[in-house]
Amino acid sequence: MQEDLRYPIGEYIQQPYSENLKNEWIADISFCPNGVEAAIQNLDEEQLQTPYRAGGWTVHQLIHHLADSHMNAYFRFKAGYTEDNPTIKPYDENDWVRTADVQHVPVNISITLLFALHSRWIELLSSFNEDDWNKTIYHPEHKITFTFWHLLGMYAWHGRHHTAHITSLRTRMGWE
Ligand code: NI
Repeated sequence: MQEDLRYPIGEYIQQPYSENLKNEWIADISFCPNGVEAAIQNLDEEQLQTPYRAGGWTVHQLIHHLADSHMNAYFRFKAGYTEDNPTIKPYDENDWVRTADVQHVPVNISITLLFALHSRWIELLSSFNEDDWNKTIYHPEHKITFTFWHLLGMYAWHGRHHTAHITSLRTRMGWE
């Protein structure tokens, strides 16, 4: 069976709340910027402009996408914490990876952004008590109410998912 290059670590699977899993997921989000930085170490511009699979985003786009996505994630948690089940703002991630900033800004800018953003984000997430993980946001496109617990697991997965796109590409291409 051919491996699905789109899901190198599998799809996100929902899990019931546990303290251990919470700590693990917060640690995943905390480590994400380091993981991304390590994943692209020593890659040259041509390698950064390589799609991780045929028809997929380039390494360069994947990194800017992580910054775009996690900025939105931060806003979603922040809004969900300070408001009652707020309706969040969906965006088209395929449109977002094609804007001028993504095209022209070097990836290290988004990695620096991720380090700063995740420091703020982790501080916020770490302050939540067990009840807070039941707080919700409403996604108007999917018409689904998501709990913070769901979002935490999803974004922990999301960082590892895209980092694995890069590391699995490196392995397949034999890039040292
Ligand atoms: Ni993504």
